[in-house]
Amino acid sequence: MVRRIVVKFGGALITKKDEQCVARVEVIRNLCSAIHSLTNDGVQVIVVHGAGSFGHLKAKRWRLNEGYVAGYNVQGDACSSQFEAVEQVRNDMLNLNAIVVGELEKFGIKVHSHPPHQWARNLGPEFNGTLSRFSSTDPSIVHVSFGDVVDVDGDRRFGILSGDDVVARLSTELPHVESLIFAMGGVDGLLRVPPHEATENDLIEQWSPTVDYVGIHHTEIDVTGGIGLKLNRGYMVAQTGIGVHLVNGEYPSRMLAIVRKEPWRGTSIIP
Ligand code: IP8
Repeated sequence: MVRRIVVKFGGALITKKDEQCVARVEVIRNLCSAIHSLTNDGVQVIVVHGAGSFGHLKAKRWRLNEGYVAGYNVQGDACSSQFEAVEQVRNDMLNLNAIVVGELEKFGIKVHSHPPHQWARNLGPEFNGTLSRFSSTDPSIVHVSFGDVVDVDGDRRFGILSGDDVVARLSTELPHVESLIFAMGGVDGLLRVPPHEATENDLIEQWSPTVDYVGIHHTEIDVTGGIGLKLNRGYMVAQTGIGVHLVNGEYPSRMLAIVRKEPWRGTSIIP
């Protein structure tokens, strides 16, 4: 029997969010160690990672989320046009991807990496691009993809495809996916109050759209949708019968516990 899970490593978890292009390598290593344990259990894992400071800062500065803006320029920046910024962000994302892939490979895992700008176009959960490249079910292979700058039809020309959209399509279109896990940074799951005020009891263990939550979205640095986008896409996936869970990625054992059907701390999205 094939067992398959999709895991999203949040950008705020695996990078230092406000220092451009700095990865949290130890956090990535610990996550990869858990992925290795899952592959040893015979589970086929697909990893999608966010961008954090390797993507959002420059994309925001160059308004890449808005697509092509005629005549737009940023004085005193290292690049001189939006098109150059697109190339630089794609390269920065490839660098972050190489760190994630490298850490997985250190555990002896065979990794197939799929940079979206090479196979995907257009935005949102119905972006175009065939998922056949993710179809092998061999647990010894881990497929990896990420949020990226992709080409967009028409005058817009390019835009930001969030890893949250990538995981939504992978989870709902590939067969055998039993759960989608969002590994987040700095929080145990979804909270009723802001993280700095939260106590043990403020974790929402089961969320559906009628449940109020407090989510901090750094719109000044984040060009995709923050926690709201995650919940929206997570809910879409949960409605198809797949388990969708949010956990603190600094404790990767919680991810293992979900898959092994042991007790864990975090939030489940309920359809
Ligand atoms: O962090 C964003 O992906 P996300 C991708 O998964 C870029 O939303 C390049 C900012």
